[in-house]
Amino acid sequence: MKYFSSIATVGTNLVALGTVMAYSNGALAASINNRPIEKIPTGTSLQTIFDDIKVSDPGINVVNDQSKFALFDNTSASGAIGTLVAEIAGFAPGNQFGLYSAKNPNNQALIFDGASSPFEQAFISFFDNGDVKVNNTLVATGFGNSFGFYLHTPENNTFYTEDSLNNGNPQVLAYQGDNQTKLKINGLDSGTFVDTEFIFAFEDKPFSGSDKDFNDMVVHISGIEPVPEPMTILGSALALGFGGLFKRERSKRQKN
Ligand SMILES: [Ca+2]
Ligand SMILES: [Ca+2]
Repeated sequence: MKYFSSIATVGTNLVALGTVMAYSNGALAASINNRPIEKIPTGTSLQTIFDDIKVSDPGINVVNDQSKFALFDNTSASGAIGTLVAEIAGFAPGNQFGLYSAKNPNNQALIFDGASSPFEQAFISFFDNGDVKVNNTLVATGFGNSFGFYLHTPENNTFYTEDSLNNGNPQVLAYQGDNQTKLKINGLDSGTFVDTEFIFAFEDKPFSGSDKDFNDMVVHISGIEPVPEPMTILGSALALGFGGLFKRERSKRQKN
């Protein structure tokens, strides 16, 4: 009997594991980019932008501090805040920035339209029914809890935080807070760049023919966390599954 109950437990764990794997094959398949890229010219204007908003060290290095994360979830119960930090581009009057659903990149929530300029801010609310509001206006439904960020340009290109959606090319560099560096954005009071904050720096021309300066749209977002790699989730599921199995076996032994 003991064996049967153990097999049943393993079966339940495998079903749970299967669910996680199915999920990872869908929404999470491309949550990780290959970073850093070093094609960004050193001493670029993006580094100057980061240095200008830095109040205290260690600061943000445009090459070494690139984050591999491409998909995100909200981490604050009250939503996220976006701040447009810089737009150094001929397309600045037309470039649009927003977030897209990981399960359907065509499902998009516009955050900053072309008329937006530094240092405009937006308040993004995520609802438990999948609705997304920006500044209290409904902009998307059926979003799910995993998303990326996009830039839509006047040339009708849309570039995504997931390289896999840009023919494998990097169109966005992401920088995660280090819990140390202090930033000050224009007239806003300074604050620590914590790990639930990211800065996204977009290139607004297709990578191969672009100037690769990644300063065309630079946005700071607070209140988000990276979606973990599928392998990390798999590892956690295995640990949880086998942990539960051993605990049950132990308690059974104690009863006997
Ligand atoms: Ca603009
Ligand atoms: Ca550029």
